Amino acid sequence: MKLDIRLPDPPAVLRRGPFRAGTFRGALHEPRTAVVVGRLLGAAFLVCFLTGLLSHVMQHQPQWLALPSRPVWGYRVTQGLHVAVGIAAVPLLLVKMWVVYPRLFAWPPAKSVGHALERLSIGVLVAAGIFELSTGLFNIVQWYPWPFWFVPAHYWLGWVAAGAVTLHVAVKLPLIVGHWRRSRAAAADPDGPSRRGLLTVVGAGVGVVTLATVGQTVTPLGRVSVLAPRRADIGPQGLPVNRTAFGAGVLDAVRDPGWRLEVMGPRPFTATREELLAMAQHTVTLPITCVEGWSASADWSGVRIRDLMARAGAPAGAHLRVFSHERFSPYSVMDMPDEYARDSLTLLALMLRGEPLAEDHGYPARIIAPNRPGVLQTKWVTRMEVLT
Ligand SMILES: Nc1nc2c(c(=O)[nH]1)N[C@H]1C(S)=C(S)[C@@H](COP(=O)(O)O)O[C@H]1N2
Ligand SMILES: [Mo]
Repeated sequence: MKLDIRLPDPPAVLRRGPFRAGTFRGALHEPRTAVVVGRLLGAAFLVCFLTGLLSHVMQHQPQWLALPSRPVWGYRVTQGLHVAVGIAAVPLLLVKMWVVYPRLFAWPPAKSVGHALERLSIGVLVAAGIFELSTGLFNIVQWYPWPFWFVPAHYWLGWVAAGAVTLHVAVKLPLIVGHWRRSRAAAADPDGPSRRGLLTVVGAGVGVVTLATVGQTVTPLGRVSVLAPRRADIGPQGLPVNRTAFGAGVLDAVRDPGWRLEVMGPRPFTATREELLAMAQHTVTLPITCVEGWSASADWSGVRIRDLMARAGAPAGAHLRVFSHERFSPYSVMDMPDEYARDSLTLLALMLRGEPLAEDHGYPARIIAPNRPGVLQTKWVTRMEVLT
């Protein structure tokens, strides 16, 4: 539907200074540039969306869904990608917005109802994109300067961003197709700045932010990654810690010599740390992968969860609920479905790298399981319940 109203001439402010016609020279603001940068940004958003969905499902696993406990490094790779690609998308988004910003001043602002809605949807897209990247960045430095929960907000705005991207691509499809291939037509102003120059700068920007942070999960690059919030080898026993025993308010409990693990089930029992150490011990090499993007691998030793469950009389297919000494935290209770509980690599770990677990790593006992988000690797375990 055409809007049948006569629009006045653009306000004087849009005809002055940087906004006057002919300001934007060279190839930097051409549709082809928007398409080239947009393709990269679109691919980055797609990777973030898919790995984000996966991460959400792995953290909030629905009862009806069984997830594989292998490969043991699966979550380490997908979540490392999620965070690394999200960081790389920051310069891409900034440049993309800069390439297309002259269109903000297009006159008339809306040519039709459809055009007005399309511009509105771009507003939603930009807002959701900025929201996702900035909340993600704040989360990896564990700073939460907002009054909402990070996880649901980041998750639901991810859907909004995905919807807005899909709509945007659909609306712009003719333009995208038309500029997908390099054209031989000369730039608007051959003496102006070149697209190649811009893309080189974009590539360098992406390279720098990636190298500066990716060492938090690609451990050999730890030294190069000066901006990484975590280094895989810094922390007690050479492993990072998110929440210390002091921070979690569990110091007294973990130092209590009367500590016992309680296991509820058809044949409930309790065990001291010495009794647990007297059971069959196994050593596994598994990574801790924090959802924030850092990860580090280590040797853990302790008792297999499935041995503890068998001792408690758990029937086949039972799953486990694990309780931490830490109260009033999202990590106080963790559910472990059968596919992880019966895995021979899933341990109630008592030792780390051949030494008793440090208090900050979950002493007297913690969970370590293959291919699971760090948030589910419960520390300071005090009680387990077999559920059927
Ligand atoms: N009880 C409890 N367990 C917890 C946490 C916590 O805060 N409290 N943090 C979790 C998170 S977010 C991660 S990434 C890992 C970190 O393990 P680490 O401190 O041993 O490196 O522990 C998990 N287990
Ligand atoms: Mo974490």
